[in-house]
Amino acid sequence: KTIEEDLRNALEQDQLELYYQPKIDCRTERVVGAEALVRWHHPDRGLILPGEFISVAEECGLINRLGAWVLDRACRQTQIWRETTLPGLRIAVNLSPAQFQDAELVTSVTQIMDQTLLPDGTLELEITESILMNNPEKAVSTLNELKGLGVRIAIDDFGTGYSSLNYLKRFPVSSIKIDRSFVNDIHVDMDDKAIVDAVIGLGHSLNLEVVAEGVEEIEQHEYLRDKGCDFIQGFLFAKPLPADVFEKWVTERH
Ligand code: G
Ligand code: G
Ligand code: MN
Ligand code: NA
Repeated sequence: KTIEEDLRNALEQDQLELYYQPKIDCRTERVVGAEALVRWHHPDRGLILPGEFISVAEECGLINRLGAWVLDRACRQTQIWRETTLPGLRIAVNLSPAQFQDAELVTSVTQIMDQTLLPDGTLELEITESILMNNPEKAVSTLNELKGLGVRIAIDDFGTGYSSLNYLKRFPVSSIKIDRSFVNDIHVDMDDKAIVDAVIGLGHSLNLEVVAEGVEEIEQHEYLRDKGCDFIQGFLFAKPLPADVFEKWVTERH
C-alpha cells in the first residue's frame, strides 16, 4: 500500500494526534499558549512526523481534510483547557499553502469559532511568507476576513522566504516567528545576532509580537530576553507534547 492510501485510512481511523509545544513569555517565563503539531500513529511504522506526510497530503488532495481536522481538534482542546486547568491559553495552528487557498477556509474557521466561542486573539494561524506572495490581493482579503473573526496571523519561519518586507505593512499580520536557523548560534555568531536584533526591532516598530523558535540553550533565552523578544519556543523548555502531558507540564510548572 502507498503512503497516500494509508493517509486516507489515517483520517478515517483516528490515527492522527496533536502534540502541543508551549509558547513562553520571554520575560516572565510563564506559558502563554501552545503550537499544535500533528503526529501520525501508523499501525505498522509507528510514529510519523509531519515532515514526512504533510507534503503527501498536499499532493494527493487530502490536506484540506487533514487541516480541518487539526483546526477543529486544536480549538476544541483549547476551549476545554481554558474552561478547566489552563485559563487564558492561546493556540497556534499551522496552515499549509493549499489550505490558505481553499475557498472553504474562512467558512470552516467561522464554524469552529461559533462552536468553540474562543475569545478574539485566542486562535493564531501560522503561515509562511510564500503563501502571501502567490496572490497578494487574494491573500489580503482572506487575511482580513480571518482578522474579522478574531483570528491572529503569524508569519512562520520568518526570514527564510524571498519576499520583500513591505508585505508586513500591507498584510494584517499580528506576529512574526524568527526561524530557528537564526536562533541556533545567536549567542556566538555576530551575523545571527545582527539579524535577530534587526527582526525584533522591525517587528516592534510595526507593532508585531516577536516569537523566537528553536531555543535550546539558556544563553539564547537570555540574549532574546535582553533584546526584548516577546515569546519563545524550544527544547530548552519542552518538546511538542501529547495533550495530557502538556497539560500536566504546564500545571506543574505554574
Ligand atoms: O512537529 P515538527 O517540528 O516535526 O513539524 C515539522 C513541520 O511540519 C513544521 O514546519 C510544521 O509547521 C509542520 N506541521 C506540523 N503540524 C502541522 C499541521 O497541522 N499542518 C501543517 N500544514 N503543517 C504542520
Ligand atoms: O516550521 P514550524 O515552526 O512549524 O516547525 C515546528 C517544528 O520545530 C516542530 O517540528 C518542532 O518539533 C521543532 N522544534 C521546536 N522546538 C525546537 C528546538 O528547540 N530545536 C529544534 N531543533 N527543533 C524544534
Ligand atoms: Mn509553526
Ligand atoms: Na518555523
